[in-house]
Formats: sequence, C-alpha cells, structure tokens
Amino acid sequence: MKLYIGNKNYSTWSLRAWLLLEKYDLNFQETILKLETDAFYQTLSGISPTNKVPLLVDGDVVVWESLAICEYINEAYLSGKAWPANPELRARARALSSEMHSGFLALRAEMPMNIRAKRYVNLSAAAQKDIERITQIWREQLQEFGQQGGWLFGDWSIADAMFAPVVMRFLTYGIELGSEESVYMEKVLACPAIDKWRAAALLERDIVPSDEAGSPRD
Ligand SMILES: N[C@@H](CCC(=O)N[C@@H](CS)C(=O)NCC(=O)O)C(=O)O
Repeated sequence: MKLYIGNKNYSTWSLRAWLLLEKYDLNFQETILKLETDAFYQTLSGISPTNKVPLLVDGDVVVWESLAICEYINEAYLSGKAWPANPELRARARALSSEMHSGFLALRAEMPMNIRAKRYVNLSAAAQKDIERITQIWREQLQEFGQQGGWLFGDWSIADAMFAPVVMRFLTYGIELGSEESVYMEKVLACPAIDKWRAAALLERDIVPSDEAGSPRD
C-alpha cells in the first residue's frame, strides 16, 4: 500500500491519512511529494484525478480525498474499529469529521499548518469563531469521554485524526486555550505517531510561501 503525501511541515490533509495508517501500524510506503513543485504534479498526473495529496494506492485501488482514504483503510484493514462502535456516536464522529473536512475555512486560510514555526497572526472574527467551535467540540467530547481514554470518543478514532492538524496550528500560533482543551492538546502531542511526523517535519527545509503566515513570535 502506497500513500503519497505532501511536505510534513505543511500538509494537513496528508497528516490525517498518514496518522490512521501509522496509528494502527499498517504496512505502507510513504512517498513525499514537495508541494508546489513540477515533480509534485508530474508524479500525480495519471494516477490522481485531482493532483492533490493525500493519495492512496492499494494494488488496483486508488483513493483520493483524505476522509475517503480513512474510510477505505478503516473498512479494508481495520474491521471498522477506527470509528466508534455505537451507531449514534459513530454518526457524531462522522459529523464532527465532516465539519472539519468541509468547514473552518477562515481558520484554515489564516492559520496554515507550519509545524516548525512560531508565529503571531491577527485573526479575523470568522477565524475566532472557528476556534470557538473547535474548542467547544473538544470540550464537550472530553467532558463526555475524557475519563475513558482521553480521545474525542474515548478510544482514538478518525475524528482525532481529522483534528490533529488543528493542534499543530494552535501550537504554532500560540492560541490560548481553556484547561480541557489544553489537556487534549497535550494528549495529541504525546502520541508517538504525532511525534514521528513532527520530528520529520522539523527536518524539512523547503518553504511554501502560501503557507507562511503571520509574524515571528518568541
Ligand atoms: N479535500 C482534499 C484536500 C487535499 C488538498 O488540498 N491537499 C493539498 C495539500 S494539503 C494539495 O494537494 N495541494 C496541491 C494543490 O492544490 O495543487 C482532501 O481531503 O484530501
């Protein structure tokens, strides 16, 4: 199984799919394609209908779109265990993951993931609203499941993969959080798979200008 991903410092969608494979110790080969380079588009043209990462190639099966990749891996290799077993909670986990996948546009635009940086950004009201909704999600989920494993639904799930890049963003831009959200941030940052991704991101030197936002922060 092969997963094409972008720069680990910047590529949020890549992180989500990669995290699921890594978390469950599945056998896969990663190919890093540097964003906004000719090699990126040359490699993907012909295999991907969108020329974007992540892209999963599993034998004859080609899956694009991070959430579809997570669903495929979950069904093909994990017997469904990457979503909560309870149908009502599974629906909620999917709804929260869809909120992340399709929404939070201001946060995504104003706070690009940039793991190695420490920055200050002057956020719009829309981005502040996105942060409030995300922290509300984390707070409510932890109030319900914090004592049952510490992830959004107790055990780690695809919902945690979907929100992992937000943790990186909050760290980069020094977003102040309440105590429950901080506990969740620490939980994510203590995860060995996240540690592995961050360590690799810190070694990268390429700069993607469109993902460099804000001014330096001590
Ligand atoms: N909705 C897609 C978004 C994928 C996406 O935008 N990936 C970015 C990197 S994080 C990309 O490939 N950008 C290259 C480009 O747009 O040319 C998903 O969930 O996989």
